[in-house]
Amino acid sequence: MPEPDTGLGDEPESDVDDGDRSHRGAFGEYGGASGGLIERTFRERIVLVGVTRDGCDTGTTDASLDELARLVDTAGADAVERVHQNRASLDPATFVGSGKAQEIRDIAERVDCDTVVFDDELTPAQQFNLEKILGRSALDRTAVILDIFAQNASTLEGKAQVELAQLRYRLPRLRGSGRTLSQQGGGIGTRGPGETQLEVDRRRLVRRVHKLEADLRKVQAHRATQSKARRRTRNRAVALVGYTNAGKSSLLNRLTDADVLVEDRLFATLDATTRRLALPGGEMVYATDTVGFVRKLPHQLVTAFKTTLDVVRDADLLIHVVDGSAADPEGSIDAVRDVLEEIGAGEVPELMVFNKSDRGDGAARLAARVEGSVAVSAHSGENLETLMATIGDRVRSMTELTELVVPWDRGDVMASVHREGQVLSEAAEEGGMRLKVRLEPSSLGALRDYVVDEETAP
Ligand SMILES: Nc1nc2c(ncn2[C@@H]2O[C@H](COP(=O)(O)OP(=O)(O)OP(=O)(O)O)[C@@H](O)[C@H]2O)c(=O)[nH]1
Ligand SMILES: [Mg+2]
Repeated sequence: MPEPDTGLGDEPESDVDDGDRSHRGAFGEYGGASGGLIERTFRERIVLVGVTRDGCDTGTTDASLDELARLVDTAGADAVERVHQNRASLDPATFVGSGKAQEIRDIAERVDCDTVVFDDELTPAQQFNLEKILGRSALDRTAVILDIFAQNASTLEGKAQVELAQLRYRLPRLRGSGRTLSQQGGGIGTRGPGETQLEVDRRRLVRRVHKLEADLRKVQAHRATQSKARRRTRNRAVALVGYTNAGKSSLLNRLTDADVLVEDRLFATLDATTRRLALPGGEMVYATDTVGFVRKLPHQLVTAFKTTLDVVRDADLLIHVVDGSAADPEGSIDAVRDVLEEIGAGEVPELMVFNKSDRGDGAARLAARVEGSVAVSAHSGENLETLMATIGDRVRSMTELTELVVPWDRGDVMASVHREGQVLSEAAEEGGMRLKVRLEPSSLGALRDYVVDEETAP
């Protein structure tokens, strides 16, 4: 059967780096449909601003600002100063309040910074007002994260997903019009000498958004076909998830022959890579490495990366990889769980793995506190056999949803189904009783003769 046209070329699941990491920086003005941001030729100086709202912990804001500094660094700029404010609520016009904004302008002048980065998403109006007061560009955490993703996207699919997220972020921020998207219908009748450049730009971007959405839908259809084919093999699917830089790709490389790029930078991986993994008990599972998460991961990215993240939602088991040597592992675990909830993967069973046990005793201490977890080192290989055995145990203990038809004269079989499984539904039919049951694979063997074949079931 011919491969469906993905609309994005021939590598929907490719992890091939085409070497094009040309960069359109966040730290500049943008214009065209594909971004058209200016090339960055020097490292900008940045002032970071974080706000702690009433009832929230200032420590959390500090951790978030530490991370923002790391994000800014990854994006290619230097954080030279931090401003921290406690506020009851955010100011709808200027985020921090106009008095504080003046103070930030003075600080920015003193340290001679080019841009001020706020740790939460600014509304288009806040961004506009702040830039007027500050006299320099005001960006938010989302813009910085989008910028890093744009630098790291290497495959066609990755690039399309990032561009879509960028466009969704930029569209409401096009300057000069208060009109909302839905009001600008565009098309015949609206064009002409009276139309502003802004409207032309906006319409071009909307068209591009629709094109990218259509392309990504095709990739999704292709992915669905692949995952159906995998499911037919009855092999379980596990997904490596976790905070960015936790060591997910290093683990997949170590456990399989995957040759995924590993780097000491945030969001090194954007594309999903799936490899077969043979477990010590003889089972085969599919293991997928995918994009890392971070605190306040922009929702535009979560939506745009739907095709990549579906593999997480559909997995039988999540291997939640945590950097055991990190400063705030609990905070990163919470951030990962928030994203899992957002993508509908909150209910998928999870195996906690504390990585980097070669670096201090953090991983071991965390593992001792979390039942069923494992401390490993992707670098030294420590405890990887235990990890494989644990994945095997978890996979074996999973129940399987099965449909059976038990003949009327087999009361003994009916009794054992009820004893060993969880019966979800029963319906009488001509040949016997049709049951939907959750069964352990070990119980399934003896009932094999009564299983309705999925392929031939009506
Ligand atoms: N010391 C130590 N470093 C590790 C270990 N595992 C990974 N690293 C390092 O941590 C960094 C991130 O590793 P990756 O495997 O790229 O992490 P990731 O979770 O895939 O990160 P993203 O794809 O960016 O989300 C790299 O510099 C690795 O060399 C480990 O067990 N010990
Ligand atoms: Mg990775």
